[in-house]
Amino acid sequence: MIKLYDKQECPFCWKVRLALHHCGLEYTTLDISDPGNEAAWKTLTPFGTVPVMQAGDIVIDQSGIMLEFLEDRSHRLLPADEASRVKARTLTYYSDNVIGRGLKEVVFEKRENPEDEWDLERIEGGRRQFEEDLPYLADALGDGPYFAGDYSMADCALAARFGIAGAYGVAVPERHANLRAWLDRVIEGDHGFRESAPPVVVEWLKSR
Ligand SMILES: N[C@@H](CCC(=O)N[C@@H](CS)C(=O)NCC(=O)O)C(=O)O
Repeated sequence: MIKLYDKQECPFCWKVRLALHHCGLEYTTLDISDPGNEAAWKTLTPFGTVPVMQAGDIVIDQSGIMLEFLEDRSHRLLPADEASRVKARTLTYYSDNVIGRGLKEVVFEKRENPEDEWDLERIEGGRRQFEEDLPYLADALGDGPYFAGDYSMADCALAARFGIAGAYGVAVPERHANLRAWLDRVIEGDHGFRESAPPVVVEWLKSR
């Protein structure tokens, strides 16, 4: 059984939970806010980050490598053709390294401070940055149902980011109708979105 050292709201962790669900692999999550899990997790990672995956003797402490490992085991996270595989990997990288930069400002500000002390400029700056990073994704998606043909690792990575965005009040603008439709498809489809979502997203889904 695969073990995932996890923090519910970490977008890298949620991306991997979504991928595990899609691959149909059995797994268990170990939240590192539990001191027992935290102690075990610390012995496994030189980076000091979550997620960390343990599959028998194999320990992986980078989420991108976890997705490649799950693809090797299941062949369900990348499309068959070469160009689409490159596209799925590139968009996963974009999700990890670009889409998060604006959202991080919003999430950290809202999570770490009482509402009456929120730095509204920081929140607005983060929201603007998120919006500026969307056209590349809207072009990449085009008219397709998913980012690289079939549902792939790119959809796992981006679903986690967009779910957290929604929960923290950052909406996808109406002009990106294809991104909004994709998000609905991911939430309502059989992709494990609700089952793997952190509590803050579960709350948001109730009011959506
Ligand atoms: N490159 C890492 C990044 C993971 C990462 O930055 N995780 C954050 C949580 S979202 C983390 O563990 N930060 C340190 C901490 O929370 O103590 C990966 O893809 O696995």
